Amino acid sequence: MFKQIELEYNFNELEPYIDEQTMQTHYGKHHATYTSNLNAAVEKSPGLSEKTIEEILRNQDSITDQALRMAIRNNGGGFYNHNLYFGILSPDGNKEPAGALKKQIIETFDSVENLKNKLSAAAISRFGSGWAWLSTDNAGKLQISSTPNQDNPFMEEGLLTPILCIDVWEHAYYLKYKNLRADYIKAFWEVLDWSKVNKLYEDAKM
Ligand code: MN3
Repeated sequence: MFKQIELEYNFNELEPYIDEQTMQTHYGKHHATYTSNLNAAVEKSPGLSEKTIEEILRNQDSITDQALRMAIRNNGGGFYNHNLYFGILSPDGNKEPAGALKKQIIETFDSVENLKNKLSAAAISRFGSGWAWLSTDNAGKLQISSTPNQDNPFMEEGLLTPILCIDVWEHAYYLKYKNLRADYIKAFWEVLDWSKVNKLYEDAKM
């Protein structure tokens, strides 16, 4: 049984950047539905129940039933992506990356500010619903990407592991920001906890 991440903050604590009503609906309805749909799909696929979500998403081709494969892709992605997203947010997190991650960011993007600008641009320019990502490969090299729908870097080439994500589905911001996706992305950085991203980077390195 896959379970939603337990939040370390209350729905209203990311105010004014992310509003309480959006959190309630986003975590309590959207994410909950992806999770229960994923569990229902896994129940129909005996081989999958022992696997981690990462293993499942990296090896979707082994699911021969097309409808089931699509259900796993959409709901498994929705489950995983939101666990990552809600897990890196915090009302009082670290405002800057540190250690090996910071060093790698500067090596790759020249500055933290430049990384944020590039990742924001990827999020703003994603047409329709999707996500923007910062991922690492096995060697610790960083990569920015964006994906449609609930796809994620596990489904891309190169054995990437995502360490930071921005949800740009309208349900992530429309109640407060309406059509102003760029304003939501600006606000996102205010509640991103870089210590969580640091930890994901350390854990992903092999
Ligand atoms: Mn969402």
